[in-house]
Amino acid sequence: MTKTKLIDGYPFVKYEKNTFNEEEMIDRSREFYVWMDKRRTVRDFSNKPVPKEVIGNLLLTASSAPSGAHKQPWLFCVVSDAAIKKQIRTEAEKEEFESYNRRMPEEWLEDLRPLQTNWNKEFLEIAPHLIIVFKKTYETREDGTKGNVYYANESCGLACGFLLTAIHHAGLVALTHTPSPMNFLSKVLNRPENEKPFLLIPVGYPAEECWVPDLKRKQLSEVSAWY
Ligand code: IYR
Repeated sequence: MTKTKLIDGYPFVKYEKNTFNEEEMIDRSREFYVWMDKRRTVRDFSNKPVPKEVIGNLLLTASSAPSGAHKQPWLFCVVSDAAIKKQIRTEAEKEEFESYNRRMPEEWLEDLRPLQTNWNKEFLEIAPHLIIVFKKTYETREDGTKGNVYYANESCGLACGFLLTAIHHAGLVALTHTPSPMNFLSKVLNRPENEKPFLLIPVGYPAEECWVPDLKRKQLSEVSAWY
């Protein structure tokens, strides 16, 4: 059993330290970077099923992210039902058609051209699972009263980062999709007023033939300043 000690009446457990030496740390950090650098946002999915147990593990990893006052102000909806996926695709395409044809300014469209995105969101029906991340703006306690959450945007962003890392680690692919506006997701999934759609993440295997833009990432010197 883990030993706890009370600090000011609150239980604490001993942090389990890692014991990597510097050489191991250099190797591990390098290897992890090389592995993570292979992660790509993918739009061509296979319809090959992914066990729900895997998705459950991915969500547990996501939910291990740090959050303001440890409120974990997130909810992950997993949509695997073909009829609901179709409904989400229809609604998303309605908004995206408007965005691409009328709402997005020319500079934005120009910036997206190298990615070759468009309003067609076929992947919403092809990917075996859609994970829709909802951000809680407050929590509802068992007795129906409201409780505060803190830094909900930062917290949900971190959870999504953990989720994408876990998806890649499992050998699967994902797309961070933000149909805009995405309030239709609250309606389709019948979510309560305190949950706001944050990110829609189709998850699955890549299609047999899967092409991704030939992107270059910024150099360390461009993304860091050392003092
Ligand atoms: N939400 C749209 C447009 C879009 C916007 C950005 I910024 C991207 O990096 C990619 C796409 C869509 O999903 O197509």
